[in-house]
Amino acid sequence: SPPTRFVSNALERSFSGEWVRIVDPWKTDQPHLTIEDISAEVRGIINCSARTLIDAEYMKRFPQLRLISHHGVGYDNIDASWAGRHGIIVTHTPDVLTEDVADLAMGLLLATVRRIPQADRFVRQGEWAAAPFPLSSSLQGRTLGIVGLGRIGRAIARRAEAFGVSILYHGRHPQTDVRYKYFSDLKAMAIACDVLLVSAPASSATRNMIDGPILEALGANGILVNIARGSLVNEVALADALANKTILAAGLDVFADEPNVPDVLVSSDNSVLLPHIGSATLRTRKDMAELVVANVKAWLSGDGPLSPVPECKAIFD
Ligand code: 8YV
Repeated sequence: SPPTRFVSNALERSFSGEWVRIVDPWKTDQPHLTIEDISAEVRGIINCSARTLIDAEYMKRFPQLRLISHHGVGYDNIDASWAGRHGIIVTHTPDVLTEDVADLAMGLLLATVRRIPQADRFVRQGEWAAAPFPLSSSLQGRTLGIVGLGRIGRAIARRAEAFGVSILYHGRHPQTDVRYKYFSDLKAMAIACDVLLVSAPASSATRNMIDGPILEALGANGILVNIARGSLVNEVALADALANKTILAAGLDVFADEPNVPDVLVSSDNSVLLPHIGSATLRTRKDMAELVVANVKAWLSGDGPLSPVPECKAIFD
């Protein structure tokens, strides 16, 4: 797994000479190490996968566990509330990835509206000589509804302003320091906009929030872009909406069961599908890895971690 190896290398450089034993199940010189072999002595876990489920059962296997340094801003795979209640600090990597993720969101939005990947395939398949590429929809004149105006949602809104689109947002609370119109009701916003951009954290409250009725409200000219987590969108309803053309198109960087993408989405012509690459640049992945390490180092030195998740802040306040 190249991303794990990268982080592992960064860790080895960062910790060389210090009192830290790095246990990496991917390393060839530790091939027979199992969790049972090390569980009694583990005090910290560095988690580099958004797909590893770290629930109460997982954490209970490590009686000395005090820190989980997670590589990623989203930590829906970790039961942070349970951790916080049991004295385990969870840290994540906010801010360092915001701008690259927002850039990718705009790229995905433009690719979806203007059908850029389809046009690329058209040239490569030699179809241009026979006929011009069909006219696409336009970003101009559209209204963007952002679901979740957090750090990343705001960075997307700043970019969208430069493109001249109107901006609305939906979230748990209105925000006093923005000029965009707030909708407490997601369906009302879906009716009022024609691009729905999902940038909210995954939780039990947001699971499947983009369902059939929301897509219907978005309408036949509507575009869905998801750069958050697949669990926020009901994929069956989305596939139906794309097949029946009750929405125009979808741009997806995330899926409910990664890396498995439903065949109905793979075979649809009105979707742009990416392999969860929002933060996947060398620059940002290096910054994320360094923040993962910095959190461990700060915790080891007794200063408290740098970027704990809200559920765990009380542990050292
Ligand atoms: C990473 C992400 O791909 O930060 C997140 O929440 O989804 C991505 O940046 C993922 O966390 C891998 O570590």
